[in-house]
Amino acid sequence: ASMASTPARNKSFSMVNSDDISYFKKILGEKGVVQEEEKLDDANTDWMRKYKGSSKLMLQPRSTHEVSQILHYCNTRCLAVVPQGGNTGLVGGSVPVFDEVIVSLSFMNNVLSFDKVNGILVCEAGCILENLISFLDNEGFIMPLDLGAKGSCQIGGNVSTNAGGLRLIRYGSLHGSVLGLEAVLANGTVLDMLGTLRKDNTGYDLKHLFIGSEGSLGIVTKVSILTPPKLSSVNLAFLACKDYISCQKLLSAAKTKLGEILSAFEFLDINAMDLVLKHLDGLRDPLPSSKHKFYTLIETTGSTESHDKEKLEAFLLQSIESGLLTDGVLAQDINQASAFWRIREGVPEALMKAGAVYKYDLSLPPEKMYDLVEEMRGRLGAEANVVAYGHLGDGNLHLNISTRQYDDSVLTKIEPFVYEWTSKHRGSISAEHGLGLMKANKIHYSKTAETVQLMAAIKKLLDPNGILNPYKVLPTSVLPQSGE
Ligand code: FAD
Ligand code: 2HG
Ligand code: ZN
Repeated sequence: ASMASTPARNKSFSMVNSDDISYFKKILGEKGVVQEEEKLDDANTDWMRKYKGSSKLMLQPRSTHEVSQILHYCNTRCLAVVPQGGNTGLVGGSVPVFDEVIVSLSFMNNVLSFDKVNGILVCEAGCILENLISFLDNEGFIMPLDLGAKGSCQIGGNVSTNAGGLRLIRYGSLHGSVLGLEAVLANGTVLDMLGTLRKDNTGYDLKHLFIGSEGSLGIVTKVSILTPPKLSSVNLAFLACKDYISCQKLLSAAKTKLGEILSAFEFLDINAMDLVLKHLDGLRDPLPSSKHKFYTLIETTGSTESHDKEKLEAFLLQSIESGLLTDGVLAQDINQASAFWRIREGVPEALMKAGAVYKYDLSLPPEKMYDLVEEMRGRLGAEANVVAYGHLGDGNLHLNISTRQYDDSVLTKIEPFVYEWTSKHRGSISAEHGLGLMKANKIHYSKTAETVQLMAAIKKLLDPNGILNPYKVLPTSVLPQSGE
């Protein structure tokens, strides 16, 4: 019922036939061609179980050459394709809408090189983020990004969505840390932009087109990424604030007082906290003596334990004295720190267990952010649980509306209000998850008509038949309905 705006299948796309299957088996071998119902069912269904395609074919290439052969063939035959990484995307971008061929990068999971002097990792797109984190840990380095989906999401998926996550406040976005990449265009052309240089101003930096384009311009096959050294002193505080304005003031104070050691600033409200404690096993309230309206997590990362501790403790003491903080606790060891992180990272999972969920991933001026949450509560009353959390340090609100089941009458109270509100405050309707299928037709709330036209022109240049991730990212109105 909530999928009322699904587009119609583009009739210019062919349907997979037995000759196609034979060809794919010839180039990929039996293992690279998946037709089993159970595996296809997983690949057709997104993480939220909200979007479901009906693809009958998933391909699992092992090399860039195989990806190139697949795309060249699909383009010639006009077969639509959905690139798929870990399938943890939250906007319906990673699953087919109809019968598109799924191209999974899972078999391309090798680390190709690591330059220990400069911290530059080169790997295939299908490497799982958590595996890269462990690989680097052994080398004394860390990934510049970390997110709750790390156990399943792939670096190629991260790059294709320009994933943000928990460390962006410190290390910046992937537009900064990705030094190069290799991508295959719709017609099979391999673009080798796999540089490992910090600086390279030789004309247009085309790798940026593939960062955040959600598989609509090409398939990312390799990535070169700048990784920071692992520092010896990491501290995490779990804190409580009495109101939203205090969270905001705490953020400003943390930026100035903690300065270079600040590595994360996250928040969750009491609705998010209650959901996590109710639905996730083995978690305890770190501040059990009383309930609080808001919780924040502040992490510091630095090179000298005594210096960092002293700085953080002085900051916390001051914040308690000035009334910004009402309570707080410092993680005493690594286990406690991961338990604290599990509370914040577990919110999406807890929401899934609670029932239906409408997700909004917004960039907003931090001082306005919580007004939207309160207005939404006013609109929905007792019909829904309006939950707020996110990357406060980056001005990124995750507004989630939890109900027992999906209901169009609830949806009409949320949309277009939430998008109009965001647009009015010059925010973004997608801070980090992308547009996917969910927001392809909503792009105008965040981008001008001229900008969308240029995006469509670029799409047409790189993928004239529109075979790559159709119905996603761009509104169908600006895309050709048949290849010209
Ligand atoms: P998929 O879900 O498989 O695909 C995502 C999009 O990228 C699709 O459009 C797909 O077609 C395309 N794609 C995938 N691989 C390729 C490739 N190799 N080449 C071209 N296109 C490709 N996101 C954040 O930004 N920050 C967070 O903190 C965060 N936390 C999350 C926590 C949880 C529990 C979950 C479930 C999701 C979270 N996400 C977050 C969203 C999601 O994890 C990210 O968007 C992630 O980067 C997607 O990676 P993936 O490999 O799962 O990609
Ligand atoms: C997070 O920060 C993710 O936890 C998911 O980006 C947010 O599910 C969400 O809305
Ligand atoms: Zn997030």
